[in-house]
Amino acid sequence: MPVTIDPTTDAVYESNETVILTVTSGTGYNPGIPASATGTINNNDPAPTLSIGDKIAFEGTTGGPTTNFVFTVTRTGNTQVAATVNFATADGTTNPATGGASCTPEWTT
Ligand SMILES: [Ca+2]
Ligand SMILES: [Ca+2]
Repeated sequence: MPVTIDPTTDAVYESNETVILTVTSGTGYNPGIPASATGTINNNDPAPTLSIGDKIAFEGTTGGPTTNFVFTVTRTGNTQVAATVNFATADGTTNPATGGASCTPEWTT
């Protein structure tokens, strides 16, 4: 006899999930071996993407305050999976920054 379990459709990137169906004791039969089966629900949604836009700002004045470049990273897509985001800096290709690209990204949420 078919026993149907309908997984809920979603649009969230997540780990695969499992469900266990077990035949329990009743009248007129005994649970067999195995009496349990595992169904695996494979996630079919893609991992979210992170994108970043260009930034233009004025340089500071000698002896005066500097202006941080605050880039906005945008996540597209829902997720239930924790992510560790890595960043890298490099000299630009057009008129590379004379101070080098030794800046350290700071992450705030
Ligand atoms: Ca889905
Ligand atoms: Ca999903």
